[in-house]
Amino acid sequence: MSNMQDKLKIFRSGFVAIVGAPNAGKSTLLNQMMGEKISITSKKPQTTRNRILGVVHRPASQFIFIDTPGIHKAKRPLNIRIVDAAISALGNVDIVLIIMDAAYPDPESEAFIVKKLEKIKQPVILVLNKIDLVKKPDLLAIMDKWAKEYPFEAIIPVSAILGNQIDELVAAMEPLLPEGPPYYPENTITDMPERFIAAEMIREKVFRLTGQEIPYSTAVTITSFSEEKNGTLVKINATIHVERGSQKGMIIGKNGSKLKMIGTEARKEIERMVGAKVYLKLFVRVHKNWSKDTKALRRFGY
Ligand SMILES: Nc1nc2c(ncn2[C@@H]2O[C@H](COP(=O)(O)OP(=O)(O)OP(=O)(O)O)[C@@H](O)[C@H]2O)c(=O)[nH]1
Ligand SMILES: [Mg+2]
Repeated sequence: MSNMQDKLKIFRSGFVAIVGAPNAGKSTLLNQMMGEKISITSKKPQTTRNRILGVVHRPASQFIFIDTPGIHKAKRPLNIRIVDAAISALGNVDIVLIIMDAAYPDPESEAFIVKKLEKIKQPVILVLNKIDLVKKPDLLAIMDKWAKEYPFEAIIPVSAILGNQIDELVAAMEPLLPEGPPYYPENTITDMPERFIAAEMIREKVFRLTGQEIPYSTAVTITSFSEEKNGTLVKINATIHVERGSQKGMIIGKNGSKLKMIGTEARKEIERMVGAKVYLKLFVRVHKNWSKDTKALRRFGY
């Protein structure tokens, strides 16, 4: 390309909040747009607890996506803090993506979120997710309903898990980004340290491998994270905190089988992320009612 054309090329960059009801597929969508996994997912609602930042680099633009916890009418202290964090992500972004599960709508949370959008000046795109599970006429009916409810910039049906219509979604967002230089250098994909993502990957396995209420009573902290042998080996010690003694037993499982499964699956995923061999050692600790304890919440990063 000639210098002249170089100068005429417009670069766009900006922040996009990904919000929606719990379990709508926000984190799956982020991972799909990134082309790699940085945000954990599970079929249980309220998997994401922190703001997760992911940078997507394109030839003429840079997107900084902010994946957020599912917004709902929270009651537990932990969830109230988490939902507040998600809502506050709406303030300082250039585009808002609201994700809805087209297969299993959550009318109460959806109405609550759309109500929050009334105060927002930025363009809002409605993403109807999980179209792989929906019949066309049902999808059209949902699109029609929402088109009448709110002046969305666009309504785009996708399947985040299959990667269908993701390019169309990104193409629709690009012209809405403000002109300006990139915020992050080309090799940056997130602002979160590897040790945080490692803790999240362990938490994901707890979400996926343990029953009903256990995941909601757990937090994961990394007690040590060290690179050895010129970075070809990473040694990690992590603690899974639970609220009661009985939960400790369920995490450990018969003869330690459950904990072993959690450890093996998490280790494989962490190895993919760090590109090195990983020794992962897990501990389980009871921290009575940590999710109601302000000091513990802060210590665990919430
Ligand atoms: N069939 C189908 N399932 C999907 C799709 N997108 C996400 N899922 C599934 O939906 C569940 C929730 O996905 P997540 O990405 O964790 O949802 P989330 O909105 O981030 O959830 P929270 O963080 O808990 O608010 C997971 O089991 C995903 O595999 C999709 O397009 N089709
Ligand atoms: Mg999530």
